[in-house]
Amino acid sequence: MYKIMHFFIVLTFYYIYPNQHYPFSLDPLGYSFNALEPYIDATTMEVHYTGHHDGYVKNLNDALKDYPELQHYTLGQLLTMLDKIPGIIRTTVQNNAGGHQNHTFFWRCMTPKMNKPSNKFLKTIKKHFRSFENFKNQFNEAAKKIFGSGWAWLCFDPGKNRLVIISTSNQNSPITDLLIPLLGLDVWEHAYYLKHKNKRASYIDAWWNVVDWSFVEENYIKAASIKSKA
Ligand code: MN3
Repeated sequence: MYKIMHFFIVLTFYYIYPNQHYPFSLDPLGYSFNALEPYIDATTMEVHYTGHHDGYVKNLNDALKDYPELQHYTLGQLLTMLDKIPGIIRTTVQNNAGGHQNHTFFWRCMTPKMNKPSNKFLKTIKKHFRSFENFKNQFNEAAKKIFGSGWAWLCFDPGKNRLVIISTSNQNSPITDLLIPLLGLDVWEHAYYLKHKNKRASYIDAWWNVVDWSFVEENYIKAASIKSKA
């Protein structure tokens, strides 16, 4: 059962990001650094993308350069087989493959073209969380209470066939726990400190304005359809 589930999650991930192999590289951002102003400021976006995210990519490639046997794996495969990565590079791969996956995903979760969840997807959210407000409150709570650096997520749990809100520490990815991310929020201080200083809650409030609900729904449709074939 675990192996079948594992296979389908990796397949889902591969379907969402088909081109991610060693040597890994930064995808184009898809909008300009200032496109999410005033909610996310241009300086934060530039430092986050060209500094932090690029750093994870470089560190991941460095870690894998002497391991040709690992170089044909996708990010999704690396993140779901951490126990098979040699101990000497395992933590580096976990942190930097996670950092690369999480940030690639995060940029796609945001858009300058403001939009709302479709009625169809709202129904799905209400089915799992009673109301949209309740969903948002639960997500906000998960994001606010992360101690130190980490991420808040809305995921599809293919084992339970339902939506779940979780948080991960550092750059850990939900994929490692066999959960398929639909929406992710970076709450590392580097994501908000320049504009919001220590006020994480004000960053979270601002961020909701730039969520790309069409991307979230697309992820849900992919995850749920692959699950239904499993
Ligand atoms: Mn970050």
